[in-house]
Amino acid sequence: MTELAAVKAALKTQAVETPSWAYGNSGTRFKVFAQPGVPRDPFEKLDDAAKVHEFTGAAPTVALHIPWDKVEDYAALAKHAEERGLKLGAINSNTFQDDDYKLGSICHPDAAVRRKALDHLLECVDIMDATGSKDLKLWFADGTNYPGQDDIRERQDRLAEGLARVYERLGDDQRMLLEYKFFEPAFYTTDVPDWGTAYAHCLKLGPKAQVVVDTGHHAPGTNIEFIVATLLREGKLGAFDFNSRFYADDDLMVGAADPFQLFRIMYEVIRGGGFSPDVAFMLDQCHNIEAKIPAIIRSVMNVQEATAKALLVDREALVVAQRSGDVLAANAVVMDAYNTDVRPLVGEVREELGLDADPMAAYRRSGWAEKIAAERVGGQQAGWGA
Ligand code: PSV
Ligand code: MN
Ligand code: MN
Repeated sequence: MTELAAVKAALKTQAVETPSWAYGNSGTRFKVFAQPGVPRDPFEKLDDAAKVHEFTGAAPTVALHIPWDKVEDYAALAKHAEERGLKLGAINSNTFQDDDYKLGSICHPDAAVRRKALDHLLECVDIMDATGSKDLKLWFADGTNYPGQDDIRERQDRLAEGLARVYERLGDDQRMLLEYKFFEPAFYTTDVPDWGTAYAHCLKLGPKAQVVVDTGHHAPGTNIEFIVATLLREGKLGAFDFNSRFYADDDLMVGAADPFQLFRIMYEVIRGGGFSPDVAFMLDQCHNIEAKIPAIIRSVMNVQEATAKALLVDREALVVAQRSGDVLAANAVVMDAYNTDVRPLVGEVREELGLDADPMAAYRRSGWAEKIAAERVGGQQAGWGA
């Protein structure tokens, strides 16, 4: 295979999971701006996700968030997805939007609240059984706001205990993915603030526990690609939540704020063998002011373009430059790949798959936006940023 053919072949295997909540209305704590045609229920979210997949060919799974996507019959939801060429992806738990969780969920000082949170997590695994989802994604808003508020060591013990109960419940082909975030909503301590804490818990739990890297969950200046390289070396990178940030957890379109960082991350993914079904490339975004479906299409394209550039890095030339200590030559190899305009290449890949080279234009022409705006009244709020 020529080098370019290998790049194309790799791109054809890439799948990006889109989040159900990105299709719903969202906003900040200041205002949620409703958009025309937004889905009224989880079934309609899947209808929109099917459009993203139809025009990109690269978004075959959709992550659910429970209870935002609560339905009577999860098997029916999975069937609805399948009929549209989709599968249901990760089940995201929600232990942060109930009054009982003011002081935390599975780290809460009161055992009754911990039990309630645990029951929700176990229910999420029941839902995975019904939907055929393989991954349970756990993000905990748990933490404290003031020194002395709670015993931070004991909170780690409670966390370990709760996670162990969930781990025991997982089926053989199911995983739990533990997501970290350095602050917010807790402002003094967060119980899973960083990759090290997530890694330590996952290591103790076993092979079915893996770490999620949400690109927006780090302090400014953090070298995320180093974290990615480290987790891959340890066999503990389970998934990404891709998005962009200018300030904190902005949840903007991936590749919008810092496409160079996304390229560097994708390079480490490829370098570390993470371009495999074991690492899930998920989006975790909210489209507060831009049209949602095209924003998600654009996000998938941004991931593909960063991946194409990372695949184009001349690894042999890089090794020669690195081993001979030629700093400038090594950097030039990386920058040459990054500065390549890969849009024609990715367009060719799409055409070879029978798709339009330009998914944004194809979506615009499809008339879907006009159709849903006319037919759907009273769209659902994503649940986040309300
Ligand atoms: C938390 O900030 C987070 O990134 C988690 O992944 C949640 O599940 C997601 O946002 C949606 O609220
Ligand atoms: Mn996330
Ligand atoms: Mn987040």
